[in-house]
Amino acid sequence: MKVDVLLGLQWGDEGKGKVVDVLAPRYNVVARFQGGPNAGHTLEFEGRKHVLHQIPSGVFRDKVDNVIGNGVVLDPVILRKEIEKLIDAGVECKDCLSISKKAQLILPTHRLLDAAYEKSKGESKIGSTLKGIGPTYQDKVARMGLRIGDILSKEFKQKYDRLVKHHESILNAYKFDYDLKELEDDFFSAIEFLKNYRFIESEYVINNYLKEEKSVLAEGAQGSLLDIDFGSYPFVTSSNTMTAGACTGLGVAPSQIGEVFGIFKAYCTRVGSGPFPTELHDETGEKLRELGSEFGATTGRPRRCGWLDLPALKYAVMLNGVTQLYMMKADVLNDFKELKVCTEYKHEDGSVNRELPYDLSTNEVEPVYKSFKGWDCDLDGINEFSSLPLEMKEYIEYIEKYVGVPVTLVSIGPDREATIIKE
Ligand code: 2SA
Ligand code: MG
Repeated sequence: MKVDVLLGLQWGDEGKGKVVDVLAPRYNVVARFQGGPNAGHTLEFEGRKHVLHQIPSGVFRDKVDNVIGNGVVLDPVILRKEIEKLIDAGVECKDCLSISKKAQLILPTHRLLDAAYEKSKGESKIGSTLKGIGPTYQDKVARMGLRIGDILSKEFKQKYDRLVKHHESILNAYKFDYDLKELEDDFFSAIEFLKNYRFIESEYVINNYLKEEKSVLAEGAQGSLLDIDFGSYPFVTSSNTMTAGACTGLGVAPSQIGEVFGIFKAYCTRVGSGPFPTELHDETGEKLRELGSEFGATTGRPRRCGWLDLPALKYAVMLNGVTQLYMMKADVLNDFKELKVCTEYKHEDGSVNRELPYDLSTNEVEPVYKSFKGWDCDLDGINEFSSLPLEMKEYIEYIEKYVGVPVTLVSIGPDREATIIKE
């Protein structure tokens, strides 16, 4: 068996949560491999909406084992809240959730540092979710971080105090005001709560699953254009959001990767700062935000909206080795007479091509658009590919030809059921 990977090809919020939930019944295991509580994966079914941040999106399906991998940065306070919310919704995950001992622990001071760094950047802030993601990965790479497995050790408090002392010296240097007491109370109480959950050596567990012919789906968070290496640096998140990240974030060899499902919205959104070539600052952008309910699932921030960017999509497909494309939120475009997609970039020196420049934030590109006739109709009741409106089929065919990968799933509404799979 191989690990299939599902990831976002844009700036996050492509609809990964919904797709994992739809695909989960086909898998024995769903695993998160990077990111942490900065993610907001929204799932809707039976008239209810659920947002997951750190728990894998397989949690609502029976018989699916949900693994939080070593590549994740985990906030115990937020995890506890998520678990409690699930219990309120009638979902008990004690037996279907396991956490890698090697996942890094987000401390309250990581969150404070995130805020202090952002404040110090002023206008050029990243627009971070302020969940402590960057500082936690920083400590991991600096070989100073604490890992989930450490909470089981007798020296945990000692290790914690040492790291917090270091963090406080930075916060003081930044003249950042804070009150740690309450945050620490919540933190240590959440740590005790979590001790009732299952901590594992996830690399052995996942590889053993594969040997036992169990199927594993790796669930990405954020999107390829937020990748620490290939995203629009420095306006990125601090992890590898790509297929390669699934290998290091779970401990599976590249040769063990099977299908790579690349998720994209039929248009584009971005939340936080940073370049966004096809962003619309006009009524059309407003209309997309309105119809698509484009507000951050974690922070509630309005998302910036624009047309589909094909050079960027092709770049993400190349980096991830995408084998199937899933087009999300197609229904948001139902009410448009005309649709546009960016097919090329015009660079500052006048040249036109399909390549992302070294630094999108300093080398502004002008999108060259191709127009399409909108399908301009409701999609209610459609449940097979062949019944999709002709205009949508043309839109899809163009995308497939451009990036060289077939679109095998189209989402036409937030509900689990509003999903058309090309069999
Ligand atoms: P961070 O917090 O250090 O990872 O922020 C760095 C940049 O990455 C962006 N980022 C995201 N972009 C889209 N969606 C994300 N998840 C939430 C959601 C976001 C929300 O699902 O809606 O609720 O606002 C996510 N997480 C990080 C972030 O905006 C920064 O640009
Ligand atoms: Mg999201």
